[in-house]
Amino acid sequence: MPTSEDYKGQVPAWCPGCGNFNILSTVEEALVELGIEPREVLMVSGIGQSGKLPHYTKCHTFNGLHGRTLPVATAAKLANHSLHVIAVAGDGDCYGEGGNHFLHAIRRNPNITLLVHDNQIYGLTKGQASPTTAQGTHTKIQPYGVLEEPLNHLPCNFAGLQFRSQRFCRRSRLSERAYEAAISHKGFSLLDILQPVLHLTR
Ligand SMILES: Cc1ncc(C[n+]2csc(CCOP(=O)(O)OP(=O)(O)O)c2C)c(N)n1
Ligand SMILES: [Mg+2]
Repeated sequence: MPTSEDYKGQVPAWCPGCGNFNILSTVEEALVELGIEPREVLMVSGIGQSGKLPHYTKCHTFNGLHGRTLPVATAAKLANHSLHVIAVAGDGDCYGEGGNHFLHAIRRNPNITLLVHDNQIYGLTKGQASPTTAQGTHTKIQPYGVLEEPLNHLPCNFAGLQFRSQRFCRRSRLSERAYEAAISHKGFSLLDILQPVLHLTR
């Protein structure tokens, strides 16, 4: 049986207190609980603070382009059905630049788990608004506030999406259960993980 120690990869380079730490621990704990070994898992990510998560594990990893997490994950699953494929994306990666891939993943229903680190901002590139940023939020490039309404709760409400769960990035048995259910689901499953919002201006 694997232990969480077996999953530990590089030392995370996130800022202290970042919600990403809890997402990392929870996904590792869920995999351990399910008895899945790191060598049975492929973690695919794009670019972003969220995109670093696979490096902090001992799973197989593929770090691709921003917004292209889902096509890579889908192709890998098609090539090797025995892998547990976990796609790790940011809100910008998944609902912005990769929004088209998200829609088609819902339609195609591949057997992969999508973990969205929903911090409601483009974190890595220093805080521009993303599709889930609240209306009126001031950022460096939205000095008058974001004009549009956010996708907000919508990521979890797309028609055709068979498995969706929205959680806060707090460590709890309930969250771990949701991760376990998403990983065990036979088909496309979305876990949208809300993180505390830290805006860099104002
Ligand atoms: C094709 C492409 N477009 C844009 C960028 C610049 N870029 C890198 S990360 C990023 C935003 C990341 O935001 P998000 O996906 O929400 O991840 P976070 O850092 O917040 O976890 C952007 C715009 C890029 N690297 N490649
Ligand atoms: Mg983000």
